[in-house]
Amino acid sequence: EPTSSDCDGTTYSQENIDDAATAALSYYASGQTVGRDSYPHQYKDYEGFSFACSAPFLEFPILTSGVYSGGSPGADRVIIGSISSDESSAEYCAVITHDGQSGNAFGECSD
Ligand code: GMP
Repeated sequence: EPTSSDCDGTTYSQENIDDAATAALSYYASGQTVGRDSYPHQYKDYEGFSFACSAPFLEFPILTSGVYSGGSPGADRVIIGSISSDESSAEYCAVITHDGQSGNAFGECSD
């Protein structure tokens, strides 16, 4: 994973990325979700990105401080994939954003 990611002017640190990815996997493994849109949820990759990780993908809101626990999810998400069969590990795929996109589309944030 990158040391930081820039989503249309919002910079996420490696710690922010780790925190969101870790929370996504731990909610998934425990069968729990947070927020009105039930994160983490499956990211179907309608956009057709070429991630260096395998489907199924999960998306989870990423924040510049703390970990998402409900409320507005903002525009930015971490994507994880390559989830191990015992759900104890996964790989970082990308950080994506709704910023600068039309409708509900996502674009990739830069490293
Ligand atoms: O975009 C509309 C809804 O579909 C949102 O709740 C998204 O989180 C969800 N969604 C699931 N997979 C995808 C995907 O691959 N692309 C986009 N844009 N939205 C997705």
